[in-house]
Amino acid sequence: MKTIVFSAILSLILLSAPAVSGDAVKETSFTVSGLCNMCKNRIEKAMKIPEVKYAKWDKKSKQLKVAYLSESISLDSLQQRLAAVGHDTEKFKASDETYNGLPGCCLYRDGGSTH
Ligand SMILES: [Cu+2]
Repeated sequence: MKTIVFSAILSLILLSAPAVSGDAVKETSFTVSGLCNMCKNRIEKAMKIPEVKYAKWDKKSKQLKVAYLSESISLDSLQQRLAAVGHDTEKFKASDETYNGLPGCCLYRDGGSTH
């Protein structure tokens, strides 16, 4: 069901974006560490760039689903953006300094707090 909704949203986005028809929209998902809704907002906000057409992070599965312009931006740079705001990804880790600057409820390392 979720996949159907996602595909429907994606098709709408694709249809409404003729200006980027030369660039392939790639859909993927990867793990992003986080705990709460503040993390969700931070993660999704970091993906609010023109190259990303869709981004949704699931608190339970820690999966970030993205649709992005694969010729304009790499998956690595997307993950680097997330690490830059304090969220570890499969490939990039946030710096300790950035991580320690997160609100207490967002400190997901060491098992995280119990919500
Ligand atoms: Cu949080």
